[in-house]
Parts: sequence; C-alpha cells; structure tokens
Amino acid sequence: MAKAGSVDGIPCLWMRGGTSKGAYFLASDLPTDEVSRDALLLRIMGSPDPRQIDGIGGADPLTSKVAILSPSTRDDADVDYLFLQVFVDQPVVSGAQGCGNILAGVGPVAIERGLVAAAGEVTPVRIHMLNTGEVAVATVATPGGRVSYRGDAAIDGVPGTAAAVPLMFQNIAGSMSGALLPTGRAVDVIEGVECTLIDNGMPCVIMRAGDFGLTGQESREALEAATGVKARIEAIRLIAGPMMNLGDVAAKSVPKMTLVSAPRSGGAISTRSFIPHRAHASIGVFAAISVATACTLPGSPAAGLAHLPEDGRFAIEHPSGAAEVLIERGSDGQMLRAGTLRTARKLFDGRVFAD
Ligand code: NQM
Repeated sequence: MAKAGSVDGIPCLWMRGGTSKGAYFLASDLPTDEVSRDALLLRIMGSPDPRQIDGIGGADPLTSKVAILSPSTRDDADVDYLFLQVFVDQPVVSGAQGCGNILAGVGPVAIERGLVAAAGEVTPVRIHMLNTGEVAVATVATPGGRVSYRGDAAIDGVPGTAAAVPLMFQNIAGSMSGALLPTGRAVDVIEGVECTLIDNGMPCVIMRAGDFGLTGQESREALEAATGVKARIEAIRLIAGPMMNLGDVAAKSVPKMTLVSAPRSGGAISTRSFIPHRAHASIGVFAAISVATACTLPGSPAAGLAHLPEDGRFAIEHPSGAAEVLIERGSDGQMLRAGTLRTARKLFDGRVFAD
C-alpha cells in the first residue's frame, strides 16, 4: 500500500456525484491522524488558493470535495462514508456537514474498491454517513457484476444521461441540530427577516427572496455580485448558527442559506442557495429535502409560496432546473422517509501526488 504523501502517490477515484465532483479515497490509504490527513487533502486539492492551481480541486466549493470510505463499523450498514469539504480559499477541511451529491458516488466506489460485492443487476449499498450518523441506501446498477455508469437517467445541472442512483434516507431529521426545528418554531425573525431554521438532513435557513428585494430568479453570478444582500444573509447566518445548536458558525459551512420564491416551472417552490458564501449552481440533496419539508410547515415563508404536490414528490426548482425529492410523513406528521434520484460517473481512477 502507498504511504500518504509518498512518491508513489495515493490511490484516488475522481468521480462526479450528482451535481458535485470529488476525490474518493479508502481510509486505509490516508493518514489516521486528522491533522496530517487534512494537511494532505489541502495539498491534493490545491487549497488555499482561489484557482487551486497546484491541486486537483475545481476552484469551486462544489468541486472541492472528498469522500473517505471504509468497511462499516455498524451491522446495519455495508460501508462507512466520511464527507470532507475542502475549502477553496482557506486552509480549512471540514466534516461539519454531509453531502448528498457526493453520496451518490459512494455506492459505486464501494463496489469498485471491493468493499461491497455486486449482487445481481442492481446492488443495494447501505451507507453509514459518519458526518451525521444516519444510514442511506443507494441502489447501484451492476449488470454482469460490474458497476455500470451508463443509463438514461437525467438530473438537472448535469448534461446528458447516466445510470440512476436512487438514494433513500430515514431518520435524518435533526441530523446536526438535534431536531427538525431546533428552535421549536416554524418561523423565527432574525434581523427583521422571517426565517425557518430547519434540519432534515442539512441545517438550512429558509427565507423569502422578496424580503431581500430579489425576485428569486437571479443567476448564480448575479447573486454572487450582490454584496449587500450577501452581507445581510451572513449576519442572519451568524445569529442562526447558535440558535440551531451549531455553535459559532463563522468558519463553518453550515447552516446553508436558501432564498425561496413561488415556483415558475411547475415545481413545488423555487430556490437560490448560498453554501454559505458562494451561490449554489443548483441545490444540495439534503438542502432540497429540508426545503421540501419547510414547504409543509403552515405559516412558514416556504409554505406561503409553495405549490404542494399530492404524491409527496417535490420538484425543487433551482438555477439549473429542478431536483425532485420524495418526502413521506406519517399520520402524526412524523418524518418517515425521504429520497431522491441522482446519477454518478467515474471520471478518473489513479494515484494522486502530494509531494
Ligand atoms: O445538501 C453543497 C452539493 C452540496 C451538498 C453544499 C449536498 C447536500 O450540492 O446534501 O449535496 O451544500 O455545500 O453537493
């Protein structure tokens, strides 16, 4: 086995997972000590540097991501998955959030690397998400016992089609905040703005775009250029963090900040998200599930704008289309299950160098 940082390089799969891209490693190929591991990952991705010119990161938070896989420590899971966000322009590696897009690549990688055996035409892979402690089930196409990335599933934000990777989740409410609504309310007013502080897989603050003088249809570039709006949103985020049991969030990538407006393309609601300082090109998986859940909370900013679907399938509109998520609630309103459909693709399998 190659030693981390050695001249022989480190085995690495570079994958698209949903609308993100990242480096997938086996934990056994990385240092066990977190300080050494994080220093190595910064070096590999080329951070801190806005261009990540000396690394493989894509100079965008959505393409500066890492998944670390290991055999599962739980009986009800096949593989453990740790997600790490490698900040682009700061020397920070954070496990303080999960990622449902990078999750889409974990099942295929677990099979490619022999952690899970293919089982027929499709292989269900139970993934223990170490960041939040929950188990997701991914279904991977494995015709002839090999992972197939080809297929006819399309997701907005990714050109073309690929094999579907359905993802199902249970018990994700309060993933990092301890409760679906960490303040116990569907609406809190922060800095004069009505917000829903919610965590159904991802801590999110959901506000009306109109309360910031926006239509909610702005492009990613226009949002990134709106410095006054961004400063207001960041002031709200810094107050919301402790209210969501996340502590001081000044240097954290949570909570995500999402602006909602009425749907324009037949979906349930329209969104523009900050993750938290760059505008998202689409929307995160768990953020979309959290937004869909907020749409069902009477009196919340999202509920006032949403068109609720009858079948639990919410099309969450975003800057590059829509993400469909499934929400199932029990008769008592309890969250039962959530899910979505993603695709993933192996882009490169090789060794990455950090000397
Ligand atoms: O919410 C971006 C992404 C994500 C995270 C981010 C994600 C999720 O789109 O589950 O997928 O929120 O930083 O990859």
